[in-house]
Amino acid sequence: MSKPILFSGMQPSSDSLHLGNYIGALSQWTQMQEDFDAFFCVVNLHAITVPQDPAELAQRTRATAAQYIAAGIDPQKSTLFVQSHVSAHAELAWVLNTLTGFGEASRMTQFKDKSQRYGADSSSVGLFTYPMLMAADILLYNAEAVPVGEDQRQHVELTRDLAQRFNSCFGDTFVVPRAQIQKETAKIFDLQNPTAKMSKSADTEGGLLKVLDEPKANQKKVMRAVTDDDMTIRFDREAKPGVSNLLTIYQVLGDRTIESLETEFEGRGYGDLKKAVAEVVGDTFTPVKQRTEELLSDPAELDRLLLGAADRANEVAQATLDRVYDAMGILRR
Ligand code: ATP
Ligand code: LTN
Repeated sequence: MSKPILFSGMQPSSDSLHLGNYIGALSQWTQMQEDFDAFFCVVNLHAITVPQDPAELAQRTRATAAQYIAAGIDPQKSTLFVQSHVSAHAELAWVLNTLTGFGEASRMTQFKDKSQRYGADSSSVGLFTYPMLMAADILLYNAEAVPVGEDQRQHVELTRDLAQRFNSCFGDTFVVPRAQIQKETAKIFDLQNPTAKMSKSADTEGGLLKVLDEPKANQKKVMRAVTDDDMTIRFDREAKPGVSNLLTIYQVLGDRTIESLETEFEGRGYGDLKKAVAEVVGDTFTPVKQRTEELLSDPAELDRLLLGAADRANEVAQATLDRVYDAMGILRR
């Protein structure tokens, strides 16, 4: 029997992925690729919805793909490709734009947040139509499952609405996808500000653990993580956000339970916990960093892998786009 289809992606908007991306997205993707026919995309067309430096964008697109592979996405099992290699994404996004209400798009909270951050005059129309490009990504591959963080739930809901709207106007064409939202434990917080999510757009770098940073730098950041003055090591997200975040990181990366960690660290100081967390972060990131550097040292081979996957992606995507055009009466070659 064929496996259900999964689609997910990340923007190539920084040099290095961070621990939140690793735990919240990549490590789940690597597990899910066993049970799904998975498409993982580096969504570079989404990245240009805010200004990007051209040379940097090209480099980051390859570096993001390399980090996917280094973290365990197997290009033999999954289709790992770059969005701009498959032109159907931009084409279907245009069609979906014509089916989306202005008010409907205006309600997207990510647009509201980001346009507030950049100011209305410097926010592009592309930022506004971002969710319809994301809907195109998902619908082109007939994906059933879309693993994303909580922040993307609304975009997947919009995707479902657009798929259903299209199907009822033009006949059954799209598979209606569902968001697969990670468990609460998979949300990682900023080490310096443990009530805010760890994010590449954080105000300072001190709370951000990057996969490609020097292990010593990450170790220092963990040792300086904000805790509290209660001095007991137990999980309590409300009262002890910093310690709880460290326990979550250890739990996920060390494959432990919170209870066993609470027992192990009973009567011990925060320094001990931080040392142990720094070690498990180092053990996780070091091989990923090494493998990423190897892959990036041979860009021709990396491009060959990505272009091969793009051929496969393109076949599926083009077939969907053809069905869409036919259903709508859009002439094609
Ligand atoms: P931005 O700061 O631009 O919002 P980001 O650092 O939050 O970016 P994204 O590119 O939006 O990262 O996210 C890529 C993937 O990583 C998404 O699936 C998202 O849910 C996940 N992710 C990002 N940050 C975290 C986090 N702190 N904890 C868990 N998952 C996260
Ligand atoms: N918007 C998502 C990235 C993204 C995506 C997608 C995720 C673009 N297209 C399709 C899942 C499916 C983000 O910012 N994390």
